[in-house]
Amino acid sequence: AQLIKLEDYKETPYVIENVSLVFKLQPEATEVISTLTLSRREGTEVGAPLELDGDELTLVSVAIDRAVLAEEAYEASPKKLVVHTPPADTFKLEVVTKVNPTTNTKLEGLYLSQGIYCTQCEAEGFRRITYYYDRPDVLSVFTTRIEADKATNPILLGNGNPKDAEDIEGTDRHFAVWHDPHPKPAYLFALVAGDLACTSEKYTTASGKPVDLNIYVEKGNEDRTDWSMDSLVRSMRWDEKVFGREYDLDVFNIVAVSAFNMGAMENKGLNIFNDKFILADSDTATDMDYEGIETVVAHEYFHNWTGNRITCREWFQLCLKEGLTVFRDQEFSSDERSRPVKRIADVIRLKSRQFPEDQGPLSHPVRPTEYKEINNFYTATVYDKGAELVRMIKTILGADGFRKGMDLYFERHDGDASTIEDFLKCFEDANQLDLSHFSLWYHQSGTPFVKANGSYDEAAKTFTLELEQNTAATPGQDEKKPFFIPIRFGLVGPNGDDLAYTSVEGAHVDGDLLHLTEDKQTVVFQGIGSKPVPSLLREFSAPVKLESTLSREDQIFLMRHDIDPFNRWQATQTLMTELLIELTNGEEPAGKDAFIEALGHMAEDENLDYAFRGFGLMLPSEQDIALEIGKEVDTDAIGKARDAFSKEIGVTLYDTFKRIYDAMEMPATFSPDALSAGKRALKLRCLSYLGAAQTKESAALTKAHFDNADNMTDRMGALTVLVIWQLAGAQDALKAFEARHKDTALAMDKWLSIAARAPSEDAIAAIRTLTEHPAFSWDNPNRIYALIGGFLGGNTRGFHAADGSGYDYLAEITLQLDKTNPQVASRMAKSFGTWKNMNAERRVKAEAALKRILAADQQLSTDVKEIVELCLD
Ligand code: HT7
Ligand code: ZN
Repeated sequence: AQLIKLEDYKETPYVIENVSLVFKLQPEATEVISTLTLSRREGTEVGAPLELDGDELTLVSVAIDRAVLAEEAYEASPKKLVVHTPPADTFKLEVVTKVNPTTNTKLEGLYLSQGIYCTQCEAEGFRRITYYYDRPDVLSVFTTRIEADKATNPILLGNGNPKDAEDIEGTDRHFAVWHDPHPKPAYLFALVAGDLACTSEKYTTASGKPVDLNIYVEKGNEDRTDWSMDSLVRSMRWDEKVFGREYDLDVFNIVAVSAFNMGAMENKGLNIFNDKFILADSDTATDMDYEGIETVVAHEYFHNWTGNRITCREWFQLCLKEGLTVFRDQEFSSDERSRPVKRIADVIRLKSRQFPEDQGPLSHPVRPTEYKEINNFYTATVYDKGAELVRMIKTILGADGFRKGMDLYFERHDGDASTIEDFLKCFEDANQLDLSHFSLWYHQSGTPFVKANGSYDEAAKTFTLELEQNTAATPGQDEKKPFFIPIRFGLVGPNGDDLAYTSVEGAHVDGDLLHLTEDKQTVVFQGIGSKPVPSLLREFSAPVKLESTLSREDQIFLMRHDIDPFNRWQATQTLMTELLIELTNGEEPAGKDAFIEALGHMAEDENLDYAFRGFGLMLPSEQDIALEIGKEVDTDAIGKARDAFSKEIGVTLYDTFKRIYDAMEMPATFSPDALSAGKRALKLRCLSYLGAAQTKESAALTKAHFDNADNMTDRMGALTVLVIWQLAGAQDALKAFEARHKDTALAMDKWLSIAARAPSEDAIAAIRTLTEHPAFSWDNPNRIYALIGGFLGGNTRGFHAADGSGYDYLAEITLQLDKTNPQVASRMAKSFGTWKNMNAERRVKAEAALKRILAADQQLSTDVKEIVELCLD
């Protein structure tokens, strides 16, 4: 496959002024009539060829200005349409294509999901519908006419505002016309047709403009949309209040479909969602699902300004819309819930998904410079690290400076296809400062390691901090320059208060913010009255790995006293990780008992948020520990050590956990609010440690918790404890769950993912059996993510089994899935990304499995080929 390079970017020779599309929908042969008004761009030679993108297209006819083109005037293939010499400066190109939505298993372009026609055009799906300049810098005004059978498709939806709708005389078909006045790239195009139920609400924007909000779902699901509608309304208000952004059409439609490769899609005025991120009720959705829905609904809505009104010049700029929009959805959730708890959740996600990516063969810059398959670059680096970069800009500039920069960005670039350089320039111009050093974060990949060593001079009353940063080489980048790292900090005095300093030398320091800009810096704080414990990287002010030289006593001190809740949590995690690594190595760690005692205090500390305590008690996952160890990893040793440590904590703090469990007062009726969810989280965390103690009493308690659960969070939480700790009643509970939820696919996904994590002597045999279960299907991405993704991400010992069976299985299903859905196949194959960290026994097996994929007797997609080749590089 061709390597696409940022340096090769060129504008198109022609401009598409407007687009008129007619869809004659038929399940197996949909006709698409596209009429493009094109004009020659200034600087383009007269008669220069017009080359449009296609993918698996069947051409029916081509005409220019109503005259059918002679065969020699153009060249057409499933992948391209070239008109050799367009006749005039401005002309109308009419192209008719045929597509088959029924056989479209890739779920890109136009496809049928449970009888519903829908589209997915980002990144390059529009070229699977008609020939077009399928790239984000070609913005045009779209009018869409949709024709379909009326009985099976009473609902016809397009982008923008509805214009016209009527029956087609003499037939059993009808049509609808939609017009979108906002010029947009083709990746934001969408249509939906089907027999859908709808929930509606009226919204009035801050300036008084009425908007109709509609959520369309498969019939029978309409009573599961309250939470998504509520989330949408709250998102719209928040964007008005916090960023001054209003909605800009008469209607905002959301459609939920069951077959969807990703979470959702921000098509202009017609967001299409994976139903997992729309449907919720207490019986089938967990607190995490409710939070996920709130986040994704907000994220897609926020794209209306950051993505749609201002889009990307090319796909290398993907972080311009994704990093910024993730930052905006994180801020929204922080304002709606608890800010520290949200920060902890986001950092857990970043460390478990982005850090491994950035420390392995798939590492790439937030703004990459080359790719073979753009679908492979919807990554944790682009999304989550991209959001961290925006957060750092806010940290460096302060809230007011950040808002000024954002206001200028909206004012200057509304209607543009922009770049990261344009974005940064707005913050520079609005604040009169230079962000050139900071901008390295967008171009240099890898996670910086920051080492900090503090020493106190009692006589001089100075505290000296030696700081050092180092970033390991990543693919294609051997030499690394020092980053601009904003470090929020406090010098914590003996009574837990932050100590003030009189002056400081060696770095730019402003209040509690220090700029680490060089490889090594020595920072001296004057006027420090007593020996402090430094609390560094508060609020996780930069996406770095902090290697602290603090003693275990000092970490325990921070865990109990730091005024920054994030660093209280971080100190707990650092201690847990250190202890777990020593236990994995067969050592008896110093300070273990003191740590467990401190953990008990944290669990019972009534001054702390319930959700915070739930997070604080959570051990790092086996994958997190493997990443921390970094090389020659033996996942069996990690798993055994972690199980033993969980059990030890459970046994030692049994009474504490039981007391908290028994005392927790729960609301009489279920509510997904943050306080109730926090209570459930803490109660379940206690239950998981009680379960880990594996007593008769705790098994019975867990089974009773399962039996009495009146909501999915409790039911799933208890089932997980029963299955993971193989407690008495686990099999009965699995059967009871199945009997209750067998007709609800999204609930059965939870059952599949728990079953995929169950400890087993032959994990692959267990997974193969589960693929035969009626709840599973190879045709639906959600089912695959639940079972296969649940196994790859949640059953570390099974996937990394020393005999290589997990790797062999992943190779087998990657090849199998690649035949129908390359995006899903390559997402699964990315689990090979950590293979080089494993011990020799495992590496040999993983490498052989990867090579087997490349050598297979089948045509590999660019998606899978690129990932496998990068892994082997
Ligand atoms: N912008 C959306 C990306 C997306 C996507 C990308 C590739 C293939 C399928 C896809 N479905 C959605 C989602 C978002 O970030 O909001
Ligand atoms: Zn997005």
